[in-house]
Amino acid sequence: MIYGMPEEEYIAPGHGACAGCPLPIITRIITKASGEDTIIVNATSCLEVVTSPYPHTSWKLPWVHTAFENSAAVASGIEAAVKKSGKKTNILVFAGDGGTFDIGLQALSGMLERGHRICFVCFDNEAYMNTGVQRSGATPLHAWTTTTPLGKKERKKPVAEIIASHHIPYVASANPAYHKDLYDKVKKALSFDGPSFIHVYSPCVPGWKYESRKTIHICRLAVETGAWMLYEIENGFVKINRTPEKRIPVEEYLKTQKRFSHLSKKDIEDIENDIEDSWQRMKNLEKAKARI
Ligand SMILES: Cc1ncc(C[n+]2csc(CCOP(=O)(O)OP(=O)(O)O)c2C)c(N)n1
Ligand code: SF4
Ligand SMILES: [Mg+2]
Repeated sequence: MIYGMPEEEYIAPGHGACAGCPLPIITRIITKASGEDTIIVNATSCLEVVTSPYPHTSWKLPWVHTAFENSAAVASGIEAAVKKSGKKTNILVFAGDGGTFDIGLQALSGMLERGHRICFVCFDNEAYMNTGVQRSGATPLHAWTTTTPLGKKERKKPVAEIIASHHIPYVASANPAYHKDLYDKVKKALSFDGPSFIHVYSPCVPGWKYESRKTIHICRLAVETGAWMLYEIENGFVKINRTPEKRIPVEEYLKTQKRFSHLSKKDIEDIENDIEDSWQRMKNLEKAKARI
């Protein structure tokens, strides 16, 4: 074991991700938790593109590429076959925010409703990155993308809450700067006999426009400013995992990324209010001890 995780690696060192991309770190941690008896279903996304340029692959596990919209449907079929054969193989879906919040949501909702034992992992880099940084339902308020040149006018879609409303056993948010927390959450997700969802924060160097060496620094700042909340929703009950004693002003986070370089004072206030509102909603749910 190293840093509380097994030494086995299921992603080979060769891949085409940008320098500083957190996707290889995140997938290494997650597959260490799921182990060698795992099948990966990977929706079209940056992760799929950078790990599978034909005829090469970075994957040391059975892996299937699916279309952008149907990863949860393909995984459901695999799970039904695995179940029928009496095996306990772990099935992981890896999809981007576009493949989860937007075009993949219908298939995902069906998978959750049918109760398949699948852990669906969303890598949230807050835009459609491999096609050129177009806005998605996950893009945060006022962020620049190529299709929101003046900043996005809408708030981020609360996808984890939508997913939890399907009454599934486990939903969690995670961040690669808190690697053991991510590892433990995947282990826990796979311990349930039903669907689970892990929402992973995943900065993108060219899409967010920051220096590649700052990835983990930005990951930490996201949590310390409250811009990314770490929580679990287990059988409908919300538990916030980390509440910063005193939140660092969000401006410190925003100024690390050029996608926010155009913001006015009012825009920053809107973002602060958005963060506060999300925290209040989750705190109220936790305090109420009522099931989502
Ligand atoms: C039906 C369909 N529409 C559009 C595309 C083009 N396309 C492929 S991946 C992608 C964006 C993926 O975004 P996301 O899921 O966030 O993954 P990321 O690239 O950011 O990792 C798009 C628009 C496609 N493959 N299929
Ligand atoms: S474009 Fe972004 S998400 Fe894609 S490989 Fe590069 S850093 Fe990673
Ligand atoms: Mg994306």
